[in-house]
Amino acid sequence: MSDLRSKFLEVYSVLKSELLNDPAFEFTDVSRQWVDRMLNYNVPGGKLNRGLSVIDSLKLLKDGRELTDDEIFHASALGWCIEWLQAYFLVLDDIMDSSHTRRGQPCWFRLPKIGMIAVNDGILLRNHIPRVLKKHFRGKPYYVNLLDLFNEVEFQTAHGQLIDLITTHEGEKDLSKYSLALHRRIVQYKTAYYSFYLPVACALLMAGEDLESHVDVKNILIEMGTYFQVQDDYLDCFGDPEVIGKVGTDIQDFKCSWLVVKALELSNEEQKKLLHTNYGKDDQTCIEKVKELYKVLDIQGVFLEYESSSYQKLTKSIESHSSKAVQAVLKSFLAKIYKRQK
Ligand code: GPP
Ligand code: MG
Ligand code: MG
Ligand code: MG
Repeated sequence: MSDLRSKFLEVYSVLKSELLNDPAFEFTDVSRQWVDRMLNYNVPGGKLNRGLSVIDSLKLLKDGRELTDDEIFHASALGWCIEWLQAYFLVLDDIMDSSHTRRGQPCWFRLPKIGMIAVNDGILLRNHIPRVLKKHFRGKPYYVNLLDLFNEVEFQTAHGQLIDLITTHEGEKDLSKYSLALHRRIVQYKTAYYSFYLPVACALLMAGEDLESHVDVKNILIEMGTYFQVQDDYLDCFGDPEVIGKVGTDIQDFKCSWLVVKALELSNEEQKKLLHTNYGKDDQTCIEKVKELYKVLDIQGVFLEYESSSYQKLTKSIESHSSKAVQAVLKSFLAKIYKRQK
């Protein structure tokens, strides 16, 4: 394990232990054990890309100089706040999407004796973030901006999730309402802000930058986040569940996925009818029919083309940025996700 990753993981233990000994609540042994287990199950088991990106980005913003131990600790703590936010979203998203597996294990709410307590666990995860920020960032000049940033990004994500969820009602009435424009709107809000903009924005604040003067960086990150969610939609159907750690549910959930939008664009009348009849049904035969049509339409090929053209476009916008340090931050982010299999 790389040195940075192991330092990052050490910070998880520190933050968890502080939360489990928070004097604002009189824990019993049982409630402390619950939170301990809930955190271990839901927070550290992912790729940790979002969290680690805060440290990577800060380092690049400081022109590649070695960070001090204090900077590493604080960048890690912010990275973990993003991982906590992600855990909170995923615990609740899996309930909303009726998913079964996540990160190679059953979704938290599927475990015996968890069920809808998972909703409250999601709320706890969300509440841990301001506690970490208060403990470690209260004295920093950028504290208020940090709180504001996390609040704004959560607001955007929850609204993206809202359109993701209510769009299916539109689709049930008329599948042809699913369009690239609608898809773009959903994924920018539900994924791009918290997954891409937030880590870099945290690093910018730590580096003493003001976020208003980095709208161009934000726009590139939102584009990158859109590409990332198109990959997520693709992997939901074509990814290897062993590798991505989850079994897709987008077809039966009637999701406005990039794949169905593309399929609608490319279908003739008969194929459209097949989609209208089989999309959004929790029935293995219907799901297979949709997947078969995706094969006939070569949606995989269409995705591969989209992937390389997105990569080229993103690289071009990154290279037109005036700061070499910012270019390095964005390029390193893009390199982490290009052609990802999980
Ligand atoms: C990913 O969508 C979006 C989120 C995890 C944001 C959830 C936001 C909330 C306010 C709960 P997805 O359902 O495609 O992700 P996955 O494929 O990982 O389930
Ligand atoms: Mg989901
Ligand atoms: Mg979802
Ligand atoms: Mg998905």
